[in-house]
Amino acid sequence: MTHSTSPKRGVLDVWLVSLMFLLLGAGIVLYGRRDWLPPLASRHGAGIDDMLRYLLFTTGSLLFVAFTALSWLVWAGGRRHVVTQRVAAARTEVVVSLLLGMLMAAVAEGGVLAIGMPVWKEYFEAAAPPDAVQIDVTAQQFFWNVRYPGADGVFGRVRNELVDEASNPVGLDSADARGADDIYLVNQFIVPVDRPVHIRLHSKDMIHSFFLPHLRVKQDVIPGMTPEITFVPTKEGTYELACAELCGLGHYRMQGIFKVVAQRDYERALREEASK
Ligand SMILES: [Cu+2]
Repeated sequence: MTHSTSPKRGVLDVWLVSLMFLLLGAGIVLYGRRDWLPPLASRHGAGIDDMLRYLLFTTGSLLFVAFTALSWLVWAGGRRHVVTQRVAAARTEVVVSLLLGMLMAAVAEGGVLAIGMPVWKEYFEAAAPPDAVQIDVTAQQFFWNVRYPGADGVFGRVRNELVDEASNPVGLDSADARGADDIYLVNQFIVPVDRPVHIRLHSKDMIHSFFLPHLRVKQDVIPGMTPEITFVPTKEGTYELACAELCGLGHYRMQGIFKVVAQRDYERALREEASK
């Protein structure tokens, strides 16, 4: 028994399937066009946003072209009455695949490098700018130890053997005079707007990730390494700090408050903390 449909029905099927692919491609691209990111609050973050938009634009265009081509192939192929096998020559296949692959790599990697390198330079610049606010952060299950160097601008010494989870989580050495004015906070940051912030990160136990979505800052904190990052907050506000690396059962409560305020409010807040 042969399976057959009426020619009219066949044409309708072809139209519908073809239209479905076209709409699917257009629909995904239209949906992806919306703004996904939280409001931007840092200088280098503009470059990160450009990079994300560039990748969304290029991959979105590719997706649209692919779905449109698929739609066209269904439409054109479905109207044929005789179906034959057509195979490209092996050489053509290799050449076309290579060229397309190289083109895509150049567009993706080239664009990301061109937009991303200046961001990388600012973000990971090894030496902090002279006017930077210095903060030393030690992540641990499940909170953030935050240290400011105080009036002398120098962090006091820490020693592992002095660590006491209840009274001295980072092992501050009271014998070091430079540490006497250090300010120690938990899960709280305050920084002035429009000034570079230089953060040095440590982890006591496992991988955490220092994540400030609004400031486009995300840095893994790995035991044994001391990553340093620099960024410039550009908008006053109270932002959420989250740990972006599943670090244990209490991971969800590893949240901090990151306040960006005017310079004089920053100075006053630090003075208040120092006098405590
Ligand atoms: Cu964590």
